[in-house]
Amino acid sequence: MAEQRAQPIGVDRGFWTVTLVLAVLAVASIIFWILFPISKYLPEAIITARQVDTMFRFMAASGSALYVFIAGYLIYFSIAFRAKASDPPDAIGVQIHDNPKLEFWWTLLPAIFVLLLSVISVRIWYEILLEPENGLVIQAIGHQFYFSFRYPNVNGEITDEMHLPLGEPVTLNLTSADVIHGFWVPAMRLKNDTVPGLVTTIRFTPQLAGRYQIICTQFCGVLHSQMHKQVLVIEDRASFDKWYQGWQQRNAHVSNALPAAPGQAISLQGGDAAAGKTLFAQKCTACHKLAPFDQRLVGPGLQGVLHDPAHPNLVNGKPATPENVAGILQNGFTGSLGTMPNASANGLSSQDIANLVAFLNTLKL
Ligand code: HEC
Ligand SMILES: [Cu+2]
Repeated sequence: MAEQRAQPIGVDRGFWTVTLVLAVLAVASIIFWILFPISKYLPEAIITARQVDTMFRFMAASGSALYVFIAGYLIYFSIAFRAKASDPPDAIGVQIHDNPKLEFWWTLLPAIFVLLLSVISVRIWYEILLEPENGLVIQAIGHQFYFSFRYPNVNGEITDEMHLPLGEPVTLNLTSADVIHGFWVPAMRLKNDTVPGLVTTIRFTPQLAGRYQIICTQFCGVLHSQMHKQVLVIEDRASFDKWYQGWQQRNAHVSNALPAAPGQAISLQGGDAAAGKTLFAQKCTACHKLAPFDQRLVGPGLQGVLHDPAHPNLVNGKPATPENVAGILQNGFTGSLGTMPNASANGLSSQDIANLVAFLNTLKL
């Protein structure tokens, strides 16, 4: 067997030239991330957004500097140590193992870096948690496929925009009525999942007026891709008060009652078709069209649900009567077309159900 001793590989002038070039590029990329005007592209809508951006700068700067060295050396070494034309076809490279000095440093340096990263993240997280608790307390609730908002002294839910006054601390309690959604406002840099049965809290203080997109970041069902259309409006106190009082009046008649529990008796007496129509536009049109049965969106068209001779039975096989429609609204139903959420998921009180049934009963094909 031929004794093959590894040739020590020396570094030559080329290596040091490449190192110098890469060092210059790495420093340039670090300076780029220090100077990059993030807020020009993504406004810093709340006070703690700046800290999160600082963290991002640190990670982007170290990431790009590392990338420059790793990619640069990869290219340089694959050229410098490529197989020569004179090498026999079955030649193998120099076999090296163990370099304690190198291994020491490539363990120590990343360990220090990761430690630094965690110290910085914990400090920023701490500052976010320290935001004042005594501000406006609001609930945001994830639904398929929108967020609803509850404000103190406003009945029911607000389902289009979320408004906040400038400069006043906010406590936002998040939960979900059906599946896991993610509540994300990129301009705030804050993001939290909304989980059914769990309330999580984020606190912040708006510092910049504007309209900011709210996005759901969890794949929550067929219309998840539509969950980016609502906005957070940050405005001065006077405009906020006007909006707030507008909702207090508009929702004055809306019931604050809790969703109808399964099995709870529901009286269809006194159902208000006009209120049902408003509610339908808020809570049902994401999944149902006012069109014949076979014109599906997510669920079937509902125009003729109670008055279509061609469809004497509901999807659950029961006759199309107001009581049986109320039963589907209360208990939900999962069949071959998918899942109709129950009253708790749709946030329907027993009065809401009576109103909806009264409305559906007015529809004719
Ligand atoms: C997340 C989507 C979704 C939402 C929101 C939703 N539905 Fe449904 N609905 C469905 C699906 C899917 C079905 C069919 C279930 C099956 O048969 O598999 C259905 C079935 C129904 C039926 C039975 C129709 C028939 O012909 O038998 C009625 C009535 C109904 N929904 C009313 C409503 C009302 C009123 C609302 C608003 C409060 C609403 N739905 C909200 C998805 C939804
Ligand atoms: Cu969602």
